[in-house]
Amino acid sequence: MLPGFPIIGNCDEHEGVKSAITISLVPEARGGPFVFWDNLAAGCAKAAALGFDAVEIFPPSADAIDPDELRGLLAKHDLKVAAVGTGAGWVKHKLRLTDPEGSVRRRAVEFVASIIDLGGAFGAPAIIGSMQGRYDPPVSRDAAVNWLAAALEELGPRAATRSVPLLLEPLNRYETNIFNRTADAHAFLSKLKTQNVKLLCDLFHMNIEEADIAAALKLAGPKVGHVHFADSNRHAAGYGHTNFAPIAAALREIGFAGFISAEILPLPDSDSAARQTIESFREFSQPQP
Ligand code: LER
Ligand code: MN
Repeated sequence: MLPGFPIIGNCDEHEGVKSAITISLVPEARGGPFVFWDNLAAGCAKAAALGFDAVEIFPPSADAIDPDELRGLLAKHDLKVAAVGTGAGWVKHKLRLTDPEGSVRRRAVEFVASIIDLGGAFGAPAIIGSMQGRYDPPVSRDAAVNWLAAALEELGPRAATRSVPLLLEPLNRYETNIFNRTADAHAFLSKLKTQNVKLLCDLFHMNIEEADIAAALKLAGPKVGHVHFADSNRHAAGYGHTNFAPIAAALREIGFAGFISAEILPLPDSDSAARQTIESFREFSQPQP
């Protein structure tokens, strides 16, 4: 754990939250909300030097990561993998779990499965964000949601065989029209047969979509599996106007002990964004009065 950073967890009761920072290896995602870019070794070295517990990796595909190289980097820097993103399935390969074409949906499921297997070897869950896709006429919302449910009923158990959950991330309205809000995604996941799919709560998306971020986190409770840590403008925490105190209190109240991962724009530059993130973790480390 980060020194002096039981920001949210109570270390007397459980392990506490762990910090993570994002590394994108996807050129097509350039301009996106990732702190470190292109070089896994350099990203791991910087993450460790700043005191992060883990890295969250966005690979172009599962076979772009050499597991032996990654294992070596993690051991060298005493890091964990917080999660592995599947966004390249959409931005690079144009696959979506709710594509109207059955053959595209099948390839999308296989892409996510390959990331589950990669992450699973490191104890890390895969993230389904943009791979949830969107629906447009003539496809109905019900049809798209049913396709997503079918995919998760297959992929949730696959993740369970790797002893990791799978993460579904509600996104803001400009990125999907399937799941924007925590409560809707929570209700959807609760009805699935598989109970191995948890929520990824991204504070940037929640700032747009939720009336009350803390209340949404409390409603999701034990289904919160991972948090993307960003300010209102998707800069590092402290560079925008989000009030983090009630968010920290809500996460403490639900006993969240997973990863809080900075998925933010690398502004004003990667190193400054990473350093500001760590400082914010520390700033909010004291229980709020
Ligand atoms: C993925 O975690 C996410 O939040 C998307 O907005 C990335 O574009
Ligand atoms: Mn996110």
